[in-house]
This record gives sequence, C-alpha cells and structure tokens, in this order.
Amino acid sequence: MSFSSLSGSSSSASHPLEPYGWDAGWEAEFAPYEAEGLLPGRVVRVDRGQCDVVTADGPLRADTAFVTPHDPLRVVCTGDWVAVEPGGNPRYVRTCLPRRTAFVRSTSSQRSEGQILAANVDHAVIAVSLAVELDLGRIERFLALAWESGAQPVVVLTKADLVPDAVTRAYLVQDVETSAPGVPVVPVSSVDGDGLDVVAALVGGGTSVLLGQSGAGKSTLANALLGEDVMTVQATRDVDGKGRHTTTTRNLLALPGGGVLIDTPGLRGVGLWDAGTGVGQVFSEIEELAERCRFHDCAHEAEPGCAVLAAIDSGGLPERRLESYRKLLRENQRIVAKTDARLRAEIRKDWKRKGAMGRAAMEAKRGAHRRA
Ligand SMILES: Nc1nc2c(ncn2[C@@H]2O[C@H](COP(=O)(O)OP(=O)(O)OP(=O)(O)O)[C@@H](O)[C@H]2O)c(=O)[nH]1
Ligand SMILES: [Mg+2]
Ligand SMILES: [Zn+2]
Repeated sequence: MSFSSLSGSSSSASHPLEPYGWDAGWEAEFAPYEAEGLLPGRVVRVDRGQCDVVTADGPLRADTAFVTPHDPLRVVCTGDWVAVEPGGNPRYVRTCLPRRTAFVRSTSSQRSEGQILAANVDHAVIAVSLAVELDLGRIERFLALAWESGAQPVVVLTKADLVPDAVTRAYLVQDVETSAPGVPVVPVSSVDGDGLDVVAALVGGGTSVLLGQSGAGKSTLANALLGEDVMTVQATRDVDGKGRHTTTTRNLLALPGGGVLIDTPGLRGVGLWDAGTGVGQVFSEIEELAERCRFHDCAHEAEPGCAVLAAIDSGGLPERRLESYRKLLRENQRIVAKTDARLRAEIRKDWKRKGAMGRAAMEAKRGAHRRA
C-alpha cells in the first residue's frame, strides 16, 4: 500500500492515517502511547490471533494476544484504533483505544453472549436485497442494533435493477421507510449504477459498516464505491441469500472520495443485544404516540384513550409495527435478563476463586454490617 496517491488537500502535511479516520480526538487519546514509542494504527482485519493494521508506515501484521480478553465485547475488532509495538517478532498490539461506537449483536438467541462486529462506526449501512421478498421485521432488528451502536443507520435496497418498474420500486421503498423513521432508505444498483451517487455521498465521511444477509450484494456495492474489485464476489449463486458466504472476514477499506468502509460477512440473522434504546428509536413514532395515551402505563391493549390503538384504527400506524415493537421489546428483555444471570454467575465464580484471606475479609465486613 502506498500513501503517495493520497489527495493532500493543501500544503500542510496531513497525517497519513487521515484517510482511515485519524483525527485530533484519536491523536489526543493516543498521546500516552506515542510517548512510549508505540505506533498508532487502525485494524483492517482480525484473523486467528493476528490482525492486519494500517499504520503511518504502511500495513503490518500483529499478534492480538494482549487485546483478546475473556470478555468478547472487549476483543479487538475491525475498526479499532490500536497501539502497536514498533517492531518485534511477533509484533504485538499492545492496547485498543476506547471505542466511540460499537456494533454488537448476540451470537444466537439461545446464548447470552455478545459479539462485536465493528468498532468506531459512524454509519451502519444495512444492505437489503430487492431480489427477495422484504422482511421488515429483520430490517427493524438490524436497525435496533444500529441505533444502539451509536451510529446513524442507513438502509440500502440493493439490486434495484431487478425491480425495473418505478411504481413497484417506490412502494418497496415506502414500505421500508415506514419501518425506519429517521433513516435514509436508498435503492441502489451496482449493475447499472442507480443510486450509487447517493450512497457514495452518505458514506463519503466517517466510517461506515456494511451489514446484511449473505448475498445481499454488500461486497459488490463496496467494489462499486471503491471503483475497483477489491472484495471477492461470487458470480453465480444457487439461491439468492442462501448461498455460501463469499466474504469471510470483516475488512476495512479507505474510499477514494473520502470515508472508510467496512465490509462484513453476511449474517443470517442478528440477535438483539441489550438494545432497549435502539428498539425505542426504531419505533419512535409508537413511543411518541404513547405519550398521548390517557394512562401513563398504557399497554396499548384495550385501554380507553389509547393513542396507539387509535392510530391503528385510523390507518396511521400499521398493526404490524406494534406487533413487531412488542416482539423486539420482549426479546430484548429476555436477553438482558439472561445476560444479568450470566454476569451474576460469573461474579459468584469470581467470588469462589478468591482466597481464604479475601473471604475472611469479606466475612468480617459482613459481620460489621450485621452489627451496624
Ligand atoms: N442484479 C444485481 N445483482 C447483484 C447486484 N449486486 C450484487 N449482485 C449479485 O449478488 C450476488 C451476491 O453479491 P455479493 O456482493 O457477493 O453479496 P455479499 O452481501 O457480499 O455476500 P456475502 O459476502 O456472502 O455476505 C452476486 O452474484 C452479485 O453479482 C446488483 O446491484 N444487481
Ligand atoms: Mg461479501
Ligand atoms: Zn396506549
């Protein structure tokens, strides 16, 4: 990789990591490590105990042993800013700078384990294929996680060339817009280039992550935005969205017109992960209506003066939205309860590990409490 082609805006020497999102905030955050002689870098890809990092000296590979703690949410991830040792064999990533945002999902609905998919992301771009039937519930779920991550969500409806009829296309866009208040919804085709300029403008600043099911066209879109084939795309697939995963690692790419893009492997589904705030944002129109219900604790079931039910009756709010809202709230409560249970169990384990001395000290303290 060379930095010579970077468009230096003026005579003032810009930092070679600027195209990767480096700014004054990261510089300040990195200062103590700079003093130690470590190199700043951004994680491009993580792969089995190692990661690719882009630094001012170019790309390098480093060992992640120090940044792979037990807590899966603190494991180094694509998009992280890190401090890397200037040399050594292996060369180690010493530490991760505190994240501004993080896209987290639960690995499955069965287990209460969070998985971080991308760090320091400004725009969460949810790719949804127009070649298959829209699943609004799934879009809402992605959106909840996106809002929760701290990033601004965007929905791109890919393969728009497969819906040539303008009226049908407009209906599909409208359906998604109804399920995504406050979120830009952009139909795009990587084949004929429709909508590409709109997406390019949205991802032209900050860091964006492409998320969605396998086969949604994420890598094809990434290549179209890059103007070259960097990500591998499978030319033919048996069944759209069901084929094998083409992209297998999360990859960070600097876009030629500015902005940073993270392409990710397709996700069959995403489990919520402590996303109560995110769910509220996806269904903001329901939460706004709820403020006008007669009862403060209205459950919008059959209460008199319920503004939510009134909106359904008048056709202003699709009933599906309320059902989906309830479903995601319930799922989120379940995952939060499970996580709390797991944390409690871990704290108990920790407690058992403590030596006799610690235990005695605790006992003494408790005794003191009892006496008090
Ligand atoms: N007609 C049409 N096909 C597209 C478009 N974008 C992507 N495709 C096709 O859709 C298939 C999947 O595209 P990918 O870009 O590999 O999908 P992906 O989301 O990266 O998939 P994973 O890496 O498995 O997650 C390929 O056969 C592409 O050629 C588009 O805009 N129009
Ligand atoms: Mg891909
Ligand atoms: Zn109500």
